Amino acid sequence: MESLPVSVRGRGRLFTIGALIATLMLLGSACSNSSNTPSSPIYNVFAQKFRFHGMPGTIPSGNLQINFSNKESFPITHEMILKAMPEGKTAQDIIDSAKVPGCEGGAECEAQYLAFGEIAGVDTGATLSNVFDLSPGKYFFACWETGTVSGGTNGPPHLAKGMFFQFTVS
Ligand SMILES: [Cu+2]
Repeated sequence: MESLPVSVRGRGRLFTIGALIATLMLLGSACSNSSNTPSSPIYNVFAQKFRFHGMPGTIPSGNLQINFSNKESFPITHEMILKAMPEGKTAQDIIDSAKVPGCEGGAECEAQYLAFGEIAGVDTGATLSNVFDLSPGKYFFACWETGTVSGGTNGPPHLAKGMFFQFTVS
């Protein structure tokens, strides 16, 4: 009679320890899952005043993650289209290519350049992420969205206003 509470307590403790071990095993497997993934650099890029901010001018090759935020003070959609910088072209050449009337609206203009992925359709206040795998070379981000500060939708592509950022993958 007197030993009953002891054994109940004992079982209770065993159960508690068992639950603790199960929890630790779960935590352990969660940890080992994340440590199995090679850690790739993360860049927090944001759009503000029709410019890209926060991306280094030179980054190492390989996998990378970009979190792209739209930090405008008015409602507008931006995008971060990642393209190869064509040999022999300057930043001004790329910006000017979006001023050609036939290119307004983006699609054809955009297709001129070799694509390496994108983060598109990012409204003011939002952040979207994507992963990229880049080999050494010269690249740029551009935005071909055509929204305006006053809420219109048929403005010039933002690239024509200078929404462009060039960087090197070494
Ligand atoms: Cu834009």
